[in-house]
Amino acid sequence: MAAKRKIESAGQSNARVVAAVADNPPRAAQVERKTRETQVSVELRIDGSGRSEISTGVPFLDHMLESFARHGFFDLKVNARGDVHIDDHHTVEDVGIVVGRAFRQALGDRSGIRRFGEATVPLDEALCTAVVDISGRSYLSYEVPIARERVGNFQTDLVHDFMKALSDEAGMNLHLILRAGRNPHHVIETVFKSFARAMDQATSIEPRVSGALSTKGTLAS
Ligand SMILES: [Mn+2]
Repeated sequence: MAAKRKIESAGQSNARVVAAVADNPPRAAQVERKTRETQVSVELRIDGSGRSEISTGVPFLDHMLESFARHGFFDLKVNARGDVHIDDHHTVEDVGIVVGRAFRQALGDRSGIRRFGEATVPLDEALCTAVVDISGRSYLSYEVPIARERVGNFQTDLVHDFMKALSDEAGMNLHLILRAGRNPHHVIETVFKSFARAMDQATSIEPRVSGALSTKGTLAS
């Protein structure tokens, strides 16, 4: 009987989530940013299905952003043209800025969201934990030592710059902790997948929350 009640109430709460998402305008954003170094446009839908169209001029970043969209169930379009003939750095960092800004815009006043999210994801020998708090305050803790400097042409250290730019712009606390890993491709992929799953959780609507999940009464920064 207790079990049945639990299932029924889970069903009701799912129905409320579906209704809440359906009643409100889509949590989505479209952001463009142009500098002398890069031109980036991002379209994000938080309550998506994991579809993506990514073209940044940095193929490894495309691969990671596709994985991020897929595992976070975000619909994500990213188009970037940057001075990659000099270095990938500007493009990777600026894509992080614009994706972060898209999350900030799409989340609006952040009312009703779960706010916290945590996920640990393996890929063969690699294992990464991501913990997020979409609090309005920016903080990055990046504990992801990668022994090799490059994966193909991609500089592994740029992942740090990407996550810093994204967390700053989104107004969120992000901890990334690598627990195991040898192959840098695997390591970076677990970083993006764990981040995606933690973001999916933290951005999802919690029916028991009315307003912002904060004793301060607001999560808007
Ligand atoms: Mn891969």
